[in-house]
Amino acid sequence: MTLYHRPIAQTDAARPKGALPLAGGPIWFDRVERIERNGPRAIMPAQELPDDVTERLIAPRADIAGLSMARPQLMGVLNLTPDSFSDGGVFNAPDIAVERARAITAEGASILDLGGESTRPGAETVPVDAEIERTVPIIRALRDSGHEVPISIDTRKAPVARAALEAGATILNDVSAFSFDPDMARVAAQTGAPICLMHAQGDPATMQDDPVYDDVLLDVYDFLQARLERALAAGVDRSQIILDPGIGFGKTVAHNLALIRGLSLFHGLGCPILLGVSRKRFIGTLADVPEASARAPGSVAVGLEGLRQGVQILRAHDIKEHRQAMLLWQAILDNQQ
Ligand code: HH2
Repeated sequence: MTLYHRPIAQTDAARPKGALPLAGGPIWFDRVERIERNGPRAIMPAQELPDDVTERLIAPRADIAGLSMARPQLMGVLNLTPDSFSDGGVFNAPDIAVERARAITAEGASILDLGGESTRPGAETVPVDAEIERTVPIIRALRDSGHEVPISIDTRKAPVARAALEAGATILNDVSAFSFDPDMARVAAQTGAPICLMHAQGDPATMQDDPVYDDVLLDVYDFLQARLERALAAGVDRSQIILDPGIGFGKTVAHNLALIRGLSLFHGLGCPILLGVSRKRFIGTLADVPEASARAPGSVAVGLEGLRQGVQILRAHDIKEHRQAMLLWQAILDNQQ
């Protein structure tokens, strides 16, 4: 029987003696929820955890692309797709895209996530050449003009990943976690580039049809653990792996909420966690906001819940709004120390 241990994340200034630091950061825990599949959940003192579990939960995470994982980082989205739901691909012309990328970093994003294939529900696959044509010139233009922000390439395809890295991208963001193109593992291992492995159930074209899980939190945990092990077996360094529960990718509103409530479980895998909730459909559904671009307040609210549970990278579209919220949240947390 597999046991899962979810640290109960705390940010309160009244921190008991012996409380443990979550992923080496300022968030602490002294109790964990012990979870069994189809069994009862129980709360236990953190001191009773097996040593190897404690070690993975508390170890500071290594820097990613020179960015500290002891403080949350903001990843700004630049979609280069004509059909992207969130900005409608209005940033397609290279100079406009470069200008927009600069604005995103000036507003406070410390990573730029750039994608040439929409993975929104119902989206069709884009051929490799087209995806390279959409992304590589923008990466090159940014680098040629001296723009130094870490660029993450949001692609499921190894040839796109290679071309983007050659052009100056820094991080790989594979929303299929090797399911679409197993060669992605080799690209990460050979180049040493950090890679984000995200959970998705099914393909974007069909993933929202009828997603079913036994226990969504535990199923996603097991999936990420298996993909993490696959990456390690391919020679990827553990310190360069980021994990993401994949909010909205083959998930109902209830699935998304269960994952967000249980986010801190994923620290047990010993890697930084990336959370992408910005402008997603469940926010529109729950807050009755049909227009994706009007979902910043809900996105910020859910993003802050992610930070409270120790998420290290927050992926967002409305950078100014997220930046302001994160600065204030951080100031309150820091002043407690
Ligand atoms: N969400 C989207 C795309 N890429 N990558 C990670 N790691 N995590 C996510 O949650 C994630 C992601 C979907 O959002 P968006 O980019 O705004 O839409 P589109 O699919 O149109 O590019």
